[in-house]
Amino acid sequence: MAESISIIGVPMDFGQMLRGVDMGPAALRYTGLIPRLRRLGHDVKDEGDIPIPVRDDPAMEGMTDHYVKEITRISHDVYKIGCRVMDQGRMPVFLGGDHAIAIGSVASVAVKEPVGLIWVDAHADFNTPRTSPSGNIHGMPLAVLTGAGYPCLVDAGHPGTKISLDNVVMIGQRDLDPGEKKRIKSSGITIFTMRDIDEQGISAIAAQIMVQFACLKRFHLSLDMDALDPIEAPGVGTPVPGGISYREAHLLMELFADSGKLGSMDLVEINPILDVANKTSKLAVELILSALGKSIL
Ligand code: 5AB
Ligand code: MN
Ligand code: MN
Ligand code: MN
Repeated sequence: MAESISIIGVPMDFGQMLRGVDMGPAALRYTGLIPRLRRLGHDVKDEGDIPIPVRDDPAMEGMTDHYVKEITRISHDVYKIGCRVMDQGRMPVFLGGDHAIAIGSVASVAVKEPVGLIWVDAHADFNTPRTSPSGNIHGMPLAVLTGAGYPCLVDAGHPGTKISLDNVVMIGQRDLDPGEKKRIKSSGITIFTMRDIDEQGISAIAAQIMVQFACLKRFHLSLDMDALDPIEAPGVGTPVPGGISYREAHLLMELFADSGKLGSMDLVEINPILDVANKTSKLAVELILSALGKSIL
């Protein structure tokens, strides 16, 4: 189905220590995301990039504390533009940037009605400042969205929890921190780790998710490119071996497209500096196209 899509660039790199992920939106545009979506028949508007301070800027000096303040402010900006796009009846596609951008993006798409959230990632991003081994905020957005962690982040956009644990599904995990594991187990959140994918296959898992989301009108996909195997997606800051294959990822996107319920998405964590011949951005664009209706036949 032809959609009205708004592309929102969020070149934010404050959620982790490596520079380069701020070039993600540029790499995705360079790879032809917008004309290729138009060729699929979609009406695509490029909303440009949200202004983000540059980390090398002397004004940023002394900003330690994992940039919590900066990320709070940016999350609010992401939220505002996401809400505007949603109000216009358009489908927002957020280009990161690191995964902390999801704090604002998911908040904005879940304002008017409950939505499902599918977190495709090698990691769970379910750390709080207490359980995080690194302190990096990109390892915390799913915890924040479900109401745990820095209060200023939990309250970004509008105060309080943004999404109920029952409406969240994680896929692709293979690297969890000890305290994070405990939080996952005690939360009862639905998780399909790499082992589950190995054992059950992607299509059976997608079918289970659609059953879980049967009462929801739409869902948001938050796709961290490190969910894929680093052989396919080398341009990420925190690669983990043993990931989702090229075809598994495409099949998942194709099944999401078939569901007719994909309402919005994030594509995050591409670091073009670490990439090999733009491989990760090329794959990311292909995955977005598959999620938005490109089919083999
Ligand atoms: B990503 C780690 N769990 O919290 C942490 O890429 C990694 O957004 C987080 O999924 C990776 O620092 C965050 C060790
Ligand atoms: Mn992530
Ligand atoms: Mn990750
Ligand atoms: Mn990462």
